[in-house]
Amino acid sequence: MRRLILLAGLFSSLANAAELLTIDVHRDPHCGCCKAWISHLQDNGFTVNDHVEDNMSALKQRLGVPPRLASCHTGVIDGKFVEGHVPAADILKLSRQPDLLGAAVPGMPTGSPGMERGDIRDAYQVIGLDKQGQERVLSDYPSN
Ligand SMILES: [Cu+2]
Repeated sequence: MRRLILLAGLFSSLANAAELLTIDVHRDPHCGCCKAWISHLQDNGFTVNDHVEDNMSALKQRLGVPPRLASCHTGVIDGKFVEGHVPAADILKLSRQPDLLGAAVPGMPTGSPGMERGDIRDAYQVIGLDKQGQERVLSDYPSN
């Protein structure tokens, strides 16, 4: 009996972990770097539900992504947006900060996940957006 209860507990925590790592990704049908970012997430243990969209700008507006933070694809995890080439580690950071509406890597910086080009890396930041519309830097990646 005791063993059964332990097993039930184990299974429910595994289920919760999987749920945390499931992300919906919306992208344009012709976006190659979006697919490369999806591979980065899968390599880091995420389950990705891939959605091909005709109108990304309407979708971004609906999800509350400010135009200044916009990039190519838009992910949604646990009700929060993940805009652009955000590294997997920063998605976990986002999920631990309940006051944030989402996180973004604006534009498409070379060297961010899915934007690899040899060893070249531009400096870029991961920006968090809170419910008051304030931005804060979640991570700072230097150039090389
Ligand atoms: Cu891109």
